[in-house]
Amino acid sequence: MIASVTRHDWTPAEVLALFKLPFNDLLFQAQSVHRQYFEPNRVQVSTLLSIKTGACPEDCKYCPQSGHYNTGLDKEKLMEVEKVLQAAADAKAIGSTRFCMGAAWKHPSAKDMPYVLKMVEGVKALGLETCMTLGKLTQEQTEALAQAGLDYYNHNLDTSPEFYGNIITTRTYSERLQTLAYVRDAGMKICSGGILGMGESVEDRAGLLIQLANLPEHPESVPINMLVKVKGTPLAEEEDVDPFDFIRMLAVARIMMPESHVRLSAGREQMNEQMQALAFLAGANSIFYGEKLLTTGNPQADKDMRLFARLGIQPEAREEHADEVHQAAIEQALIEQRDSKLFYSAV
Ligand code: SAM
Ligand code: DTB
Ligand code: SF4
Repeated sequence: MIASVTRHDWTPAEVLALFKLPFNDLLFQAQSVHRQYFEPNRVQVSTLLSIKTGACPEDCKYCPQSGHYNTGLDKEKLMEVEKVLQAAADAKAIGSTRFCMGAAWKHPSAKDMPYVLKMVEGVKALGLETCMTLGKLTQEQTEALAQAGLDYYNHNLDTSPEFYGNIITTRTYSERLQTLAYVRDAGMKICSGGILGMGESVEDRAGLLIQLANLPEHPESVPINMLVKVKGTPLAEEEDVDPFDFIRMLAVARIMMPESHVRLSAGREQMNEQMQALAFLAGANSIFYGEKLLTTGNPQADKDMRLFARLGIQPEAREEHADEVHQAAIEQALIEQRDSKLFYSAV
């Protein structure tokens, strides 16, 4: 087996050499690394909820929620805490172990923070891992979130520093890095990754992974999104990414950040099951689970569970305080759901 160590000094030449490996060599290496750090047949499942949708002041060219583009989305206010907690309870009931709440903000306002903190406390009390993605944070806001029990903060770098300005002009790469540093200093786990399919080059893909892997500590979670092309956004007509290139990105991420969960993130609705199976082979070990991402679709939960069953994959238990009772309940719920679906489709 190829021995792997966790490194923070990746160079562009090394990373590009990984991207250029023959596909099977790259996948073999990624799968070998994966098996040194993870149970190979376990995949972490998170559920997303948009707690504040649309009318965002940022101009991210990929995003249906930017107020700069007309995508037909209804603008919404911050969701009520009770409704968020109900959605979290529903996510737990279908077997999710982490609940990620996203807001279309440049940054949270002082007026919204108390509600956001209540959401964290409430979701945590349900026995779920908590994750939020709210945009740029001040150090004080970061500390308040950590205090409330937030486990993960999602803040994507999206692409390389060189390509960033082609996609977003209303904020800078260094501001993103600053928020990540606050999150780390406050003791929370980092979820940070990017998007493929925005017209970036392989150098940009390598550049994003170098930024993430050369942080003082690797993000615990690395979401790799396939652009969801939404009508009205400037990237709606971008060319599709070659599916094998997308798998290569997951494999290189796995090799460079061997201890991180690599998430096969947005775009699964556009992927067939064979491609998703290849993604797991390349070392992806986390997905968004439940029929909606933030504003766009995701495969139905029962479809995912049938795919897991066909591949012999099981959902991963929560990382900390592995709660056996909760895990047993999740597995039972998944089996029941799968069986009832199989029964219905048989008649
Ligand atoms: N507003 C906050 C921010 O940008 O940090 C949080 C929410 S934002 C929607 C979270 C992430 O979703 C973005 O960083 C981006 O990577 C991803 N995203 C948004 N639109 C997407 C799309 N159409 N396809 C794939 N990923 C997308
Ligand atoms: C991430 O990397 N992808 C998620 C989550 N983090 C917040 C968001 C995907 C959004 C896809 C477009 C939408 O549904 O609006
Ligand atoms: Fe706003 Fe986040 Fe969408 Fe950018 S990605 S427009 S910051 S919601």
